[in-house]
Amino acid sequence: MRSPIAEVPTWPEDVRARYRALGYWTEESFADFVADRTARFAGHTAVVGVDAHGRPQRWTYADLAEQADRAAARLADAGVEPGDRVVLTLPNVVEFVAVVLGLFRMGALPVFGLPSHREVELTQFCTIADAAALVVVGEADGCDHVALHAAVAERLRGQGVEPPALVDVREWAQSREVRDQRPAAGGRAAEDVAFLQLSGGTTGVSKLIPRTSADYLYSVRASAEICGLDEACVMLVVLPAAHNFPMSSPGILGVLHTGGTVVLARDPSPRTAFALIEAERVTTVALVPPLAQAWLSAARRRTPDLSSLRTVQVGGARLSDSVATQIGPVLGARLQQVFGMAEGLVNYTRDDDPDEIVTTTQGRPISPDDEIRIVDADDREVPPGEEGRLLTRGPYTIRGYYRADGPNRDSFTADGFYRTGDLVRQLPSGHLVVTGRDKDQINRGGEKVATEEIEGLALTHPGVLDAVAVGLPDPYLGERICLVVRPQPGRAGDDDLAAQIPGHLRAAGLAAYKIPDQVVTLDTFPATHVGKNSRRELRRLLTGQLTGQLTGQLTGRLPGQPPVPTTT
Ligand code: AMP
Ligand code: DBH
Repeated sequence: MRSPIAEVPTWPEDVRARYRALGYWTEESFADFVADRTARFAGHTAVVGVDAHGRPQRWTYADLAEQADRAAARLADAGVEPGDRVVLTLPNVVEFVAVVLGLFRMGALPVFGLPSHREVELTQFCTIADAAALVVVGEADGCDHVALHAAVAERLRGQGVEPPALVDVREWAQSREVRDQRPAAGGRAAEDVAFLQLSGGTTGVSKLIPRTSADYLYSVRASAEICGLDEACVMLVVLPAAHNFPMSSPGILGVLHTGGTVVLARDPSPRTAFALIEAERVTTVALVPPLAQAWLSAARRRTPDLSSLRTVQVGGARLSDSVATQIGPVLGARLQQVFGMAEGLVNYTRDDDPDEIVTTTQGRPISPDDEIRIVDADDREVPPGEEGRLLTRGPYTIRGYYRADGPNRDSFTADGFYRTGDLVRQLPSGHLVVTGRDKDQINRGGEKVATEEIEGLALTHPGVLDAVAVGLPDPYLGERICLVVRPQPGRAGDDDLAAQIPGHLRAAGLAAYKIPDQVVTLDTFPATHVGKNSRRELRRLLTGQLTGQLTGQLTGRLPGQPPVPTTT
């Protein structure tokens, strides 16, 4: 027996009543959503992609309903009950959609992990969520996820936490047993928490984001409308499907809401994507800035047939204005910038925005009831048009993380605004320009990494006295991760130390995208006036060094070159 889902901080009752009265929140739960859309669009193509064995699949909405029911039955066999939390680490295979919808049907809650997560992250998710099962695809992208489950289970047992059951979807496709039994509907209400999304985080421990059917489906419906989705839309999903962006902005759920087709790309390379666009007549796709750049250069070399493509969404990290202006001419599709967060608020540039706005801003909020405050360090509003910290609250922005009283005090104001940690300025039209960040996080090409998490693990290396992770400007990734370590006395000038750190972090079970791109050793750290390590000064020093201006303060070296995203 798992613990019941925890109480979460929520909207005050008068605010809830208002969101209902305005029609933002309806009585539709995710279980209703699945039943309704799969019946309404039964004969349409819902999902195209490959399964866990790499075999091509093409499911209608009726097939999808059946697959979701089967997934639910399998999960129930593994011991999952309504209200349980289930961590997913599936890559972009068709089973991902079946499992998510199956969990919704049975009233269990997906926790949206990524295939790139390892022992560190998965142990945290399972602990916080008290997960009943971990759903994996056996071997994926060079990782044995069954062995990973065993390693996570061992860590959890060591902490006195009951490990989750292992559910390997690769076994489903092999088994000849057919279940035709419908799972009992789980009976979660529209305003109950429906799933847990992940936050990029700013602390050493992951934060889980509780989203309800009512708040999330509002954002999905409104996003689908803003983006003009209809039954004819064909959306290519190249980003990890579990990310909030391809899930809901308008994403997979937006497409299923309107009866369109989701095409899952097993890998994000332009080669795979361009072939799918041509074959499936894809109309829309969501990218992060590094992928947008990779697509631009590949499209220039190969002149693929992208004639069906109407919209290219780019979000997750700041798109440079200069790359933004190339999207339309080179890909032959309209750019849409998307600035969102799994905690809630999503901004879009609109179809009828002038080109200038589309290429230089990150959009404006979905809802007239998204409240935006742009403040200084003392939470006082800055004059209109000036840069400040973005605070927000509204009908689909959470009021607190799941089981995280400490972080909630830091991340939310007393009156319920979420502190996004983003620096923005707002144009008179309402559009936001993201100008920077004020949180201990590195945004590595759209993947967010809490600096504290890397630093904490680096400190477990016996040769490390102190460690600071900084994001350095990178032409592809926007930012790359540089870890600066201060050696223990006696290891000063030890070149090997820097070289050992990435392997140490990998062995500790940290996700690959959080492993530093560079490690530098430095005998003394610059300090702030209160004696703390100065991240800002370090960043300045390192940026200086990389452009060749530094004057011998660094004793270390920069192993390895910045990685280049897959471009073939
Ligand atoms: P998370 O809270 O982990 O879902 O990450 C959301 C964060 O990603 C935002 O708070 C921003 O820092 C960043 N982000 C998302 N979209 C954009 C964008 N279009 N431009 C700049 N930053 C973005
Ligand atoms: O980066 C994000 O988290 C993000 C970006 C675009 C997001 O959550 C979203 C749209 O919904």
